[in-house]
Amino acid sequence: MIIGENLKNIPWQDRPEGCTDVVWRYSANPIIDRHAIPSANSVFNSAVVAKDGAFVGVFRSDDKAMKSHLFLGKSTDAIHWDIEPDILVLYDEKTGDRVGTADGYDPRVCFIEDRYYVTWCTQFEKGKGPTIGVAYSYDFEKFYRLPDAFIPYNRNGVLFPRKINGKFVMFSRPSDNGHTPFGDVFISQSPDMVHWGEHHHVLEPRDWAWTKVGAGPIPIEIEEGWLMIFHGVGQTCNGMIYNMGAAILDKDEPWKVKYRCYPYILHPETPYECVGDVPNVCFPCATLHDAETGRIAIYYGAADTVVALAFTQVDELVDYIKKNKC
Ligand code: BMA
Repeated sequence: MIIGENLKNIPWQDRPEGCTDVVWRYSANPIIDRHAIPSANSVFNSAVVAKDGAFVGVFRSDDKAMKSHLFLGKSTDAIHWDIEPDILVLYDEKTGDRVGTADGYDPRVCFIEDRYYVTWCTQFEKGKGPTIGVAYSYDFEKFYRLPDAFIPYNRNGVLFPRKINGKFVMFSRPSDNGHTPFGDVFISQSPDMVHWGEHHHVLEPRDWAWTKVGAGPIPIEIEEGWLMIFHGVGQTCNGMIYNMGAAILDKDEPWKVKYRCYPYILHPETPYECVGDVPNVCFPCATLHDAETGRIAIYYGAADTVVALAFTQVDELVDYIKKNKC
């Protein structure tokens, strides 16, 4: 069902006995502690990819002055991560000059054709508010910064893993300069990763995610389209609550939603999801998946404090979405 690489060595645990949920948690969660590097107040909302038989990632860490930065990391099993203590440095692709450090949050990593792209929430020039930063690397060592994709305010820029109809495609969520009590997912297209246009609407807030929705991991190509895992936010008398949701999008026109799952697929309910700097947050930013077995490992930030891991099986998730579509 998954169209993609066979990755036998991704993390996996069978569904625990007695569990009937479509997504289940890794028993040794969280996998990355809040103090994983010396400067860290927290490490969460981070993205991982497979590379050369092992794994690499870009990690969000907020420091002890509560500023967000991105850091590189590597792992042989995708569970135990060695995160560099220094902030990721970005270079100018034309001059090769250092242009600064990768400051900001919520990175996603996407391999397309010949290189790894990182998208993240950065500050637009002159501190004019959040937008989507874009950088790329051929080797996951030296990263070159491209122009920001959009004007402010925008968050959750998530690329598709291949061009569609000859164009790069990116989800994003226009927002405000604060904690944004609204938000839909849109799609934009680009011939060159610099000029973005031909925008379409994808997903609106509704049901348990009535406050806002935002793209999560890089969408997974399956036979019948794109499997999208997203975060959806509702509100209680005590604040926002970030659940995980799922949908299947049309393969050639991914702004067309074929099925949207009515229930959430993961909800904050363990201590590490409910207690932390921001309680009640499950915020998915990446998956690793194996085409042969259909196994999917989902990486998510828990309570804006630590990184956790959950699992699902593609056929079961697709069936679940279809049976529970809204
Ligand atoms: C968003 C971002 C995320 C965070 C979420 C919940 O606006 O800051 O990084 O996980 O809020 O606090």
